[in-house]
Amino acid sequence: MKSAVYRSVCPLDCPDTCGLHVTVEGGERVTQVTGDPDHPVTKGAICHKVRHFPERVHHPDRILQPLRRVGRKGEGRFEPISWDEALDEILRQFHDAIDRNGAESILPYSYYGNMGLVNNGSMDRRFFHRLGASRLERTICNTAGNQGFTYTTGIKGALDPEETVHSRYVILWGGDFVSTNMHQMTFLTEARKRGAKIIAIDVRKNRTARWADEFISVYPGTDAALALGLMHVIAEEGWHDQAFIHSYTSGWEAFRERLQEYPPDVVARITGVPEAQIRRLAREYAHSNPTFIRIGNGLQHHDNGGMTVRTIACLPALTGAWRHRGGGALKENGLFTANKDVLERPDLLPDPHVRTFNMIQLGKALLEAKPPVQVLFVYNTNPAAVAPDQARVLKGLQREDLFTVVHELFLTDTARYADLVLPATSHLENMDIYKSYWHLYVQLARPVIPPQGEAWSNYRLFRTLAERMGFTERCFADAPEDIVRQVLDNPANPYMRNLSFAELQQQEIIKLNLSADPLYPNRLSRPEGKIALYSETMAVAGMDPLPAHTPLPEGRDGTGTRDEQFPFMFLSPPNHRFLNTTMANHQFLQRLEKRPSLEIHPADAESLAIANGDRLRVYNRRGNVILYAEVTERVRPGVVVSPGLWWNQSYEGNKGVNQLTPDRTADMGGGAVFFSTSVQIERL
Ligand SMILES: Nc1nc2c(c(=O)[nH]1)N[C@H]1C(S)=C(S)[C@@H](COP(=O)(O)OP(=O)(O)OC[C@H]3O[C@@H](n4cnc5c(=O)[nH]c(N)nc54)[C@H](O)[C@@H]3O)O[C@H]1N2
Ligand SMILES: Nc1nc2c(c(=O)[nH]1)N[C@H]1C(S)=C(S)[C@@H](COP(=O)(O)OP(=O)(O)OC[C@H]3O[C@@H](n4cnc5c(=O)[nH]c(N)nc54)[C@H](O)[C@@H]3O)O[C@H]1N2
Ligand code: SF4
Ligand SMILES: [Mo]
Repeated sequence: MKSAVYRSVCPLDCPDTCGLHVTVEGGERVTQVTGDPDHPVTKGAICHKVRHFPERVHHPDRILQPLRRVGRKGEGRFEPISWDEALDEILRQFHDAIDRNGAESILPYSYYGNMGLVNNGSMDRRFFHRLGASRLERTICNTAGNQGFTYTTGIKGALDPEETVHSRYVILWGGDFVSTNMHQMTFLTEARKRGAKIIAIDVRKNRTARWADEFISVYPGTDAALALGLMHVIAEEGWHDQAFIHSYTSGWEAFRERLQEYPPDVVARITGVPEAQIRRLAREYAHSNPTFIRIGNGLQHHDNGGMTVRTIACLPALTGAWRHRGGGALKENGLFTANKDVLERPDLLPDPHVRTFNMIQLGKALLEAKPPVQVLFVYNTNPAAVAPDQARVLKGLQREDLFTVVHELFLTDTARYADLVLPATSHLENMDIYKSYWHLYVQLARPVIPPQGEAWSNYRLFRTLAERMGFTERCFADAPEDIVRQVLDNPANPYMRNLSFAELQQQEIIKLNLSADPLYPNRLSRPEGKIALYSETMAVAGMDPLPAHTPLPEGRDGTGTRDEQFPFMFLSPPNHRFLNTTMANHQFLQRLEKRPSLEIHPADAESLAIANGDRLRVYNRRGNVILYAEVTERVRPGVVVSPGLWWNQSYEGNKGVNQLTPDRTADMGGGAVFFSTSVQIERL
């Protein structure tokens, strides 16, 4: 059979947004996915997960036609129906909901299972805005930390990650980048060859910490205290960069006073990091050049996550690290900004004050909202497994008077609760445009195989629904190419002026142009034009304008536990071979990840009479989950870790780790607090 190789882009919610080479046989069958050797960041290397994409695309379990529920909700029994029948039913349900309780009784629920802007963040948003549906705050991932970072730096991205090869001292703080941002590690491997020292700060000796030159173990939720302790030492010793602070920051005097509250002995007690280590780290950081801090998503999944990131982001301002190529800190890059008014058309909302739900409180939304949510429309996400307070989410999804539509490639935990399941294309079947939230390249991808079975892209689904609803605004007739053009067209953003559709069609990949102002201090865009050591914006919003450490309401740190009944802190970070719950249904990858486990320190295991491989019940007031013990010194006493996210179906009793996690919101951005969870453990 004739085979051809096409260029594509990885659509997954991963900072690397790799360029792909896709081999297709006979115009129909994807047989291989590899990294694009010419992509300046990917350089031919992609992760193990996505090399298994051919199996995902042609998986025997893929949903290839619309399905209607015939069993109980959650049971997973369906019968095939036609698209026409499915669309008729959706329209009937929409009209019934609108007649009874208004359009706000319809709730769209989506996240970034597919990062393409044609299929996520344009036609879908326009449709639900025009419909007048309830709005969704998409907070499950990064909003707390991004808000915190922005309070300090004024912009969401400050540094080109390719520059980090120049860094000489690197702190990988609260992320597992070997698994979650592999090309950052490629740049740091180069930096290390040139002499860089690499530190990892985490609650667990993860893959990244094992790779680093030094691992610093902290109690969960105490990183702001550690950063304040480091800055205390730097200021006390006079190692700060007075000239940089004077030119580029605001509030130094008040900030300095705040630092007085965090001497190393106090910080050592809170964080569990010995005082001598704090002092040495401060000295090394202040005397190295350039220094780079890569801030992970893990440390901001806490009640104090926003302030933690805001506080860490002050460190490079104290030492003036921002002056140098490869110096500074990076949470995410938001330098590419699409014009959302054009893409999403919020102006189409009949009532701009329509109610909004925070996505991390889905259980509450489904069980308590008045008027009730009558139609739930899920796409690009798997909330039955990934959303916190899972018992309540599942209870909500079970409501007999709720009509749930799920657009998916697989019968996920969420799809099993649907009244209607609609088949979705994979990204290899669509045209789309991808930006990265880490590197600075924008990429175009064209379909490389036809839609499988009767699968529809998100774009086609929402365009068709708009047509059936009789929406006549011109934006509903936009072709994917039109949307790509609109994505590129944002003259307000100076770094995007070199982007055009014609160019992108030819090049398929273009880098944002920072050449006019490569260094962040020259690009300071906040009204005062300063890095906010003291934040006037936060003061106005009624928040503490200065960095601070606030103990978690639930859990433990070096000062003790908040709840004797649930003395262990429980963390459920992503694992190496799944991407959230995507790919977690591949047997080959499942075998490598073995089974849902609980890492526990030997001392804790001994006190609970737990041996390796024991079956454990892990529980708190919200729920319980069955996990298998892995006794290891990778975690410290008092902290246990269950790498995930498996499908609920992979845990005994269909109960996943989010049975245990709270749906509280973080201190900023309405963010999720998955890791501020405390539990008790029992051997079964
Ligand atoms: N292989 C793989 N890659 C992924 C994903 C995946 O599921 N699998 N998910 C993607 C997504 S959506 C995201 S958001 C990113 C996330 O990727 P990262 O930015 O790496 O963030 P997490 O993996 O959530 O970080 C988890 C780490 O944070 C640590 N941690 C937890 N609490 C604390 C704390 O209080 N202090 C400190 N210092 N450390 C803490 C955990 O021990 C763990 O090692 O990765 C993306 N890439
Ligand atoms: N306990 C715990 N919970 C967590 C986390 C954690 O670390 N611990 N991490 C959190 C984080 S950071 C995140 S970002 C969330 C992620 O949670 P989700 O956004 O729900 O990510 P996935 O679980 O990968 O689910 C994405 C789904 O979208 C589907 N999909 C892919 N492409 C398309 C498409 O084109 N159309 C349609 N209709 N569907 C498509 C996929 O098949 C997949 O089932 O999970 C959060 N939940
Ligand atoms: S998941 Fe991340 S590392 Fe893997 S191919 Fe996609 S973008 Fe690259
Ligand atoms: Mo995420």
